[in-house]
Amino acid sequence: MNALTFDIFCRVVDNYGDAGVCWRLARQLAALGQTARLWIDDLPTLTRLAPGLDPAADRQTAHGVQIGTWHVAEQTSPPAHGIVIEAFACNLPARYQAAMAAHHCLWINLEYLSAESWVEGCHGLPSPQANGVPKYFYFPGFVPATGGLLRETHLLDHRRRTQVQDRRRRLQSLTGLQTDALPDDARVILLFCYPDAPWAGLQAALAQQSTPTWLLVPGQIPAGLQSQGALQVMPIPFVPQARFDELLWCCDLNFVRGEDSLVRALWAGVPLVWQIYRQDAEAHLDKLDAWLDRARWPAPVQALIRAWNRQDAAGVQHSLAQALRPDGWRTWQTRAAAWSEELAAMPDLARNLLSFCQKRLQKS
Ligand code: TRH
Repeated sequence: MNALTFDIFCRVVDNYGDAGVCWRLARQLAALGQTARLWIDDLPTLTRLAPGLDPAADRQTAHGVQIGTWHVAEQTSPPAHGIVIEAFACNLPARYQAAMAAHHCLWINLEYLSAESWVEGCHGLPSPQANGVPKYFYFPGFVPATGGLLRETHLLDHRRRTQVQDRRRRLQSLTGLQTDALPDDARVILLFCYPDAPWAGLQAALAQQSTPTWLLVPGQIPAGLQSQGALQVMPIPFVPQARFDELLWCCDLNFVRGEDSLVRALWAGVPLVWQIYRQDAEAHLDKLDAWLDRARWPAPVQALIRAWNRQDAAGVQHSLAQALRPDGWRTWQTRAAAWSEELAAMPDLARNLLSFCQKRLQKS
């Protein structure tokens, strides 16, 4: 089938995840030989993830993706037989949406990632529209009945080839840290979390370890978090998204958050702690439980992740200390590696999406 044109619409609600997921999807569709256009309402946020971009340009091309501002999209016509991806129910520009039927577009509502089981029943369902444009729900997920997870071709091979290379050199080139001082037996941990994370429990547990820890903190260090005992807190710069995996691959344990960094930490194949994005009425805690059921982490790790997401510093201190004991640590490492491989055995989201759209277009 000929290359398709994908118009991806992204509004940045908060943080980096909206732009991060859309940018990654656009890059992957372009790498699969498709025409990918990303329309975004917050170019400065995207520029943080892709520092080569011009935050003031209305239109530009990078990594094979045509990037345009929302303002330009409002004046743009949909491509004939194009695929329009409305990310996270962001509401398309009215004029563009009104023109979609005449251009025979296919409309995809790309949803947030969730491990909840109802997602399997809703993925791929049609959503009839008054203007007659065929629209479908598309859910990322952790099981084959969903749209899958974003994963670049050969990502795990790339990771394996990288992980055997000298860690000090990799870390230094990525972060500028003077890694000669990194002890041979040190544990390197990434801390990417929300400001309300109970970091005091993390600090207390790591300070008392017999193994030294380098805790890498991108961006703003939580006020009060500091080096203590066996723990060294190391501020690091925010790395471009295209190199974020390399940062995760330098670490023995990754604290991640939101959506995109969670998925990347899974592909790293090493232990991780996830801080889920908070929702009203604590709805995120049900989502977290659904994910923990699928994760099947060892008991201290399940307790740690629950405590991390409930602002329970004492619980974090206790369960992290348990999870880092030699036996517990080995079990955690084994499960992280195994789940990464299990998930990588499923087709990835961009390919799934492409074949989903090709089938729907052939039928129409
Ligand atoms: O920034 P986030 O908290 O984004 C969140 C979530 O996506 C959440 O689900 C969503 O509802 C909310 O936004 C609106 O976390 P996330 O998803 O991990 O996005 C962070 C992005 O930043 C990810 O693409 C990785 C990238 N990143 C870098 O490129 N370099 C870095 O140094 C770091 C720390 C992150």
